[in-house]
Amino acid sequence: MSAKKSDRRQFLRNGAALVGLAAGAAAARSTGAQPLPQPDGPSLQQDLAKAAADTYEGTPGPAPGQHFDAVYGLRSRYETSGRVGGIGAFHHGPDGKFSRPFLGALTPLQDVIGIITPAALHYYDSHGYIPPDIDPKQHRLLVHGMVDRPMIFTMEDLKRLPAVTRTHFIECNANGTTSGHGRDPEATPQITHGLTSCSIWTGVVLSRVLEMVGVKKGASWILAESAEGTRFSKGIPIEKAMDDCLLAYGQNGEAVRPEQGYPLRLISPGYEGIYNVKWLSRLELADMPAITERELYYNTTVTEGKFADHKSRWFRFEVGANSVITRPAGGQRLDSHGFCEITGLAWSGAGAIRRVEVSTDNGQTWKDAELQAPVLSKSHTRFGFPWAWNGGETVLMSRSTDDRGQVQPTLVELGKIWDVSADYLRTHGLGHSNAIRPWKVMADGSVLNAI
Ligand SMILES: Nc1nc2c(c(=O)[nH]1)N[C@H]1C(S)=C(S)[C@@H](COP(=O)(O)O)O[C@H]1N2
Ligand SMILES: [Mo]
Repeated sequence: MSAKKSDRRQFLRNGAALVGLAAGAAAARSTGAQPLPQPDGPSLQQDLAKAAADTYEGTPGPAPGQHFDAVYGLRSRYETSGRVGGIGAFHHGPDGKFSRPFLGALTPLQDVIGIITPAALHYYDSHGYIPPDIDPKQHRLLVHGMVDRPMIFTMEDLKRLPAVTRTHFIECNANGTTSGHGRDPEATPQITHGLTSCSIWTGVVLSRVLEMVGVKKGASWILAESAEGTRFSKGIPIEKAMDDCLLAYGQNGEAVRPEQGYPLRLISPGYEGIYNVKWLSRLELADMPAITERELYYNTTVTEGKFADHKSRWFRFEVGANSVITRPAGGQRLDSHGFCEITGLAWSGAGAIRRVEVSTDNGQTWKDAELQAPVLSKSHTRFGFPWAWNGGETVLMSRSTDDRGQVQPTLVELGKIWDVSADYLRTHGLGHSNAIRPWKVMADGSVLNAI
């Protein structure tokens, strides 16, 4: 039989199966001479018919107004995964006196499927108040400073420019912490790594807008400022702005969410989250970095104590090569022995992920995991690794390498980078905490954070 013919027969068979399912039990019976799928026996045949009947005739839908929205859809009421409150309600200044409301919430990374974080579950880290309520018709972006032609853009002006769509993660410098809750044995990937999320961003490349205003010679930094009450701001070097920054108004196919900066945010791919200024309303070009609150103390890191050098790190940009196993992971339980794919996410501020290795024996041996397409630059990358749990205690780890050759460090190696001990990192939260995260599988199947 030619390949074509057999394809066609296969197609007919599948087609008939679909018809049977869609039309329910009666239709399935009445297909008579039609080639039905050949199941293992009559009982499966009956099961199939019953399933079809249940699915299409038996189960009532929700009553109008009950967990169903035809206009802007809701997820199934059986899906309950959500963000949880983040790093604290107040932040204090160095004098201990200054404080301000702080809103944060972490992405349930263990429940994310694939690489895109649903916008409703994107983590948020807001140093001001709740998201400002901005009317996009009233919103303006002012671009001024060391430019030939200062300009004011409306959202419509920006949307008329050629758009690009790019998949990028955002990660707070506080992510992956190995102290505080990041050390709890019960910590889930949401608690340890939920300060990163990945979206498909749509907008205008920043370099395009900078060409329009004409950057003056000598301009080397751009201060990006927000419309929110606190006028949150952060400076970026002009090289970065010209390279791959975006002025994004779209997120996963719809407008950027209020928590993420509606109607306009800066995307600085691969840089610390703080460089991705939300509710963006002003860009000022200058020949030196602005020294805002954030450069002064907020986002600096000073190591202190016995092993530390007391030096302040002011400007930190790219986040390092990182990864976390999201299943099986902290807070979960394996309910039976046997096959269980290990899966997780890897990312790097330097570019694309080139390799992820997994160890199922506490770091003694490492094997390559499979990277699942698409593998994109400065994006979450999904990896999978076939594994069978034999019921014994063991420790699972993942280690990523990016396309610049940077390898994700162990906690001890990370300490060397910061010039502190691993114990220091377990008691003080330092930024850029991309240490390999060990998850310990206990004999009863429960999985614990083993940092
Ligand atoms: N206007 C404004 N932009 C901001 C912030 C903020 O508080 N206000 N927080 C920054 C920080 S610290 C981070 S980690 C990211 C978080 O982005 P997200 O809330 O969309 O996840 O936004 C950055 N941009
Ligand atoms: Mo952040």
